[in-house]
Amino acid sequence: MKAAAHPPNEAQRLKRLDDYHILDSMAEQAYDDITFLASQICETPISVMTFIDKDRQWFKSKVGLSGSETPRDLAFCAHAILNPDNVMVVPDALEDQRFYDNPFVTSDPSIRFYAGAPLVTPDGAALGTLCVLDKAPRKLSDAQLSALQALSRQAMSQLELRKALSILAKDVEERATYERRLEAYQKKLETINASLSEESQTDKLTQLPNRGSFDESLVEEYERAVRRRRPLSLAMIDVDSFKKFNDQFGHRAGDDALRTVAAILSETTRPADIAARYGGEEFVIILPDTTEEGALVLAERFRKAVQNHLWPHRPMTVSIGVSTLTDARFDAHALVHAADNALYESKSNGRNRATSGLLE
Ligand code: GH3
Ligand code: MG
Ligand code: MG
Repeated sequence: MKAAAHPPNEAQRLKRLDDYHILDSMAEQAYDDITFLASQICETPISVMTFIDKDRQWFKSKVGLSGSETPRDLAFCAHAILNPDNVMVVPDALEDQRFYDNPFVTSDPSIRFYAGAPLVTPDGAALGTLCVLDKAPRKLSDAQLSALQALSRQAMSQLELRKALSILAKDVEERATYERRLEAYQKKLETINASLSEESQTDKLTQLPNRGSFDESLVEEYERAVRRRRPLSLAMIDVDSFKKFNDQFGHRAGDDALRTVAAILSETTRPADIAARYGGEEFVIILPDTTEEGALVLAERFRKAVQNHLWPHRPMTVSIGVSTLTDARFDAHALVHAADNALYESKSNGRNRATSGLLE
């Protein structure tokens, strides 16, 4: 008996074999169909699709044979892969120096005939064979030999397909992972954006909406009021003699006072009202759906709340100017202007009061 030498490209061959992930895989119909056809066409009781691993030959599919692998040294196919382009035919194993004393010949399954068509990769590595075997010496016709070779090419196509599918599945999985990651980043970014936008709309000292936010809200509420033909009022508020307060009790105390004014403002207004810090010691309230009368009631309530608060240093008061939109001929700017003028009037008339002004 003569064990086959290793092909010159053995390392590359084993690497290719590994790439297909075929060794020790489950039985598959596509491969079983090929061995079935091989034994039918070649009229042999045995047909095997075998891959030559480092030290063994492993059967992917078989007809008429038991077991799943044999040592490489005993494999007929280990000889067949040395000649990738040809079908190796052994008409009678007993007459062949390489096989006459092979245990598969001398005892079970008593092989006498062998024909193996190598399974060759596109880059020329012979991974194994599609072979047919018989227990009696015999021959194959040229047509049968060609068919065996054609079937071995079909087996290779199956292997290629299998590899392409597994690469595709990996790509799809990778893509899904990237998409999941991207989605998570996007969500994070949205949260950051939302908190940034909230920050940029909020006055740091009082936590009320700031001037920019007020400007946006006023445009929205103005448009809504015009669209729905509902009244819209505005109250401009200015802390009285605040400069003196600052000068007397310090800027820190001034800040505390402004925070308290803002807190009273939030307590006094209704949920639909939008109170904001207009700038410095000035505040503003947008009063949707509110008539001049209603706006004055709210302004008075707030003015009294400030006056009645127990201030730590000295009593604090505010002056208020109110304006009301009743006619779509006027724009939002006119509303602010009128409230400003009314506020000026409150100051001129002695402070700590609310006045309503006409739009012009
Ligand atoms: P009037 O009754 O006429 O409104 O007099 P006033 O002193 O309140 O008005 P004035 O415009 O002369 O002064 C406003 C003061 O408000 C001056 C400024 O230092 C103070 N001020 C503005 N913003 C802040 C702030 O954020 N913190 C503090 N502590 N003071 C502020
Ligand atoms: Mg002022
Ligand atoms: Mg003031």
